[in-house]
Amino acid sequence: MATNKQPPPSGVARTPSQSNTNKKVEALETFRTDATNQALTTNQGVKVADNQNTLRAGERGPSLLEDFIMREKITHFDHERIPERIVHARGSAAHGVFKVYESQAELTKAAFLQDPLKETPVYVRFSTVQGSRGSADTVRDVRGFAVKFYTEEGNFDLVGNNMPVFFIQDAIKFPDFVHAVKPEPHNEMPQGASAHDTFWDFVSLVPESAHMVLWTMSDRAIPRSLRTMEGFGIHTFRFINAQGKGRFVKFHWRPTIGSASLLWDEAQKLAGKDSDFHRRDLWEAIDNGDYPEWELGVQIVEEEDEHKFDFDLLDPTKIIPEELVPLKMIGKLTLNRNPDNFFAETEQVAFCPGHIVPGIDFTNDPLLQGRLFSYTDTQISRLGGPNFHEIPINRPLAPLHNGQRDAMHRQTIDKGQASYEPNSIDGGWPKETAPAAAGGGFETYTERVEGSKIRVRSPSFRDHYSQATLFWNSMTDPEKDHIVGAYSFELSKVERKPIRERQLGILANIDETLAARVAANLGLPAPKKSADADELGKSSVKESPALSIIAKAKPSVKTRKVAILAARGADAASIKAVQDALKAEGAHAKVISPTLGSPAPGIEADATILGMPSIMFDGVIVAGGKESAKTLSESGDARHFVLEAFKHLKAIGALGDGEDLLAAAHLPNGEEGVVVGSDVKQVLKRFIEAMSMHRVWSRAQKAESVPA
Ligand code: HDE
Repeated sequence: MATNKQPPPSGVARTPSQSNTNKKVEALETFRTDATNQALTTNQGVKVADNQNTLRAGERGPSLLEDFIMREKITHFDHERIPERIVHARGSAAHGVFKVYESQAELTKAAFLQDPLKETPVYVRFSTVQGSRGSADTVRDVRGFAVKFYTEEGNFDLVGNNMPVFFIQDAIKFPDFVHAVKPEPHNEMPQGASAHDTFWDFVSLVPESAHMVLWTMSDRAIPRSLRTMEGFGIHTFRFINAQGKGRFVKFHWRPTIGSASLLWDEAQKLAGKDSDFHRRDLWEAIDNGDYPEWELGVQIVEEEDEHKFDFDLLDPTKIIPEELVPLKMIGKLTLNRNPDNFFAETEQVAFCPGHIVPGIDFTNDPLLQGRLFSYTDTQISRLGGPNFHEIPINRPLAPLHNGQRDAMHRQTIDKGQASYEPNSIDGGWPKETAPAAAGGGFETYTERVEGSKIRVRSPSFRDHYSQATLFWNSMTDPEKDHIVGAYSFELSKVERKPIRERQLGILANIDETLAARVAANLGLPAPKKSADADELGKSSVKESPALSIIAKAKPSVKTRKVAILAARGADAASIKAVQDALKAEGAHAKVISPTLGSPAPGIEADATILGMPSIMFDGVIVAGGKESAKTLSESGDARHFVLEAFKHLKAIGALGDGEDLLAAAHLPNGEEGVVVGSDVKQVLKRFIEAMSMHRVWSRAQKAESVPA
């Protein structure tokens, strides 16, 4: 394949790969450097003999301006920072591949969707939206899910989120929305949170946000892992096949290990105890060979069916319920390689919904249309000019040639005299591909449009509540409880009572019970639905199980993490048996002890109880052994560990004497998901069953009485 990748600077070796799948691409990535066995040099390639001392006049004398080595080093350091992203500043990313299951030629001519044998390299960046680059991972927020496909026809960026709708319908409102949700301008608080007056002021005044705000108050906003998130392109796009036939398409990502979320108490504690929780989880999963995978699903709507729905396909605050248009799974994304350098790759990667390839096209969704402008514009100041496409992580694998020249940081050295088209001097090259020459160029889908130049919102965008009601109705009881808890938490932090009251009015239009439950927690009267709420629109689908995480959870313990609590004198054989059994199921066990060292012969503690608290695990097993059980029972931290796991509805197992710790912690006896016994096999079997649903939901009410 032709490539525009630059040759490596001389003396530069490539970093060894962490996975074999991407070998071909890596061979092209000659810009990766490795300093092993290389001399320290200046940026001019001059070897540095002394990197410890500035050049000075005499041992105790002043430093000399002449010291080009010190000056170069400090000057570069002084300019190390670039502006962080205005939104989605906190992110982490990984390399991988995408493969289509079978040719989608019927739907699209996009080359990367034709051949099931072809692997298209991807770079995927997940992010939070509100917080700054250093904010915590587990905050309540929407997550970005941005995928860059390096296809043979150029880069295609699917810049989506982990929720299928958005807060606003028109791009012109984005700066208002972002200013409202960001830390408040007078005191820059709060960081990584929407629980503050300006956010709720805005959304309570803008009812089109009702549906998305409900999603952000749901478990979707506190994912267990980036690997357990669904992803959505949100907008309706178009597929175009080789015959020129167009169809509407919505894109979905579905994690193959299923979806799961944190509990709010866990999320808050994790933000303090491991603010890199998601980033670390993604990194370790890839390092362990637990490659995260998502299936790409599409919902296809024929052009002639555009107006058949009770919502507008162009309205980004609406989903197409799967009951109306089922998902067709067309391929798989696998993340199999961690980046080598956070700044060079994850920070400098530049996504843009306008990066599109032949066979895919936009629609007139007014939010999407605005995004097509915004992303390139923002990169120009964030990445210092219009040549950001030359930064290695952004370079397409497809060759690129055009008359664009110069500007800051230009890297390409264009040969030839003509930087214009048409030209006769360079033989007319490079030439456009239609109508005569090679073909395969991007051609915009022909769509008839007609209208007056007006600033209006289409009446078909007016229904702000019925799909929010659909979402609420589709939740299981625990999910409804979490939503009530989230609105109550957030609104209790709002200082201005009229804002709280106004938001309750919006909730009543979604569902009066929801509004009444939140109102009770806020000490306010429960409002009634407004008279005209139902006139704005109705959803023909009343319930959609696909919207619930719990309803569609698949039992599995794959990649889940289990703490084995053990102190000195623990029973080594049973610890080994637990480790082996969990490994066989694809789960991971860590031995957690009051101190580091060896709690049992041949067993090393992986971490301390305080270093890796229960919130970092999906389940806990207390090891057997009299002395170990005694030490743990006398430890407040160990008792807290199991109590907290109980509160967070996690599977708990105790082997032999390990049961003493549960008794010392006054854990309610005979509870679901609490398994005790001396038969390791039996205990493990029941423990794994309990953990496979991620949480023991039936325990929720009991757990409330356990202190946080
Ligand atoms: Fe973005 N968005 N956005 N956005 N967005 C940015 O681009 C913007 C929207 C999304 O990992 C910025 O490079 C406007 C919807 C992701 O690097 C900026 C509007 C969706 C990311 C921008 C939206 C997204 C961004 C900031 C309303 C889901 C992170 C830095 C019209 C479909 C990508 C940057 C990454 C980033 C603008 C709305 C997703 C400012 C104007 C809807 C995942 O250009």
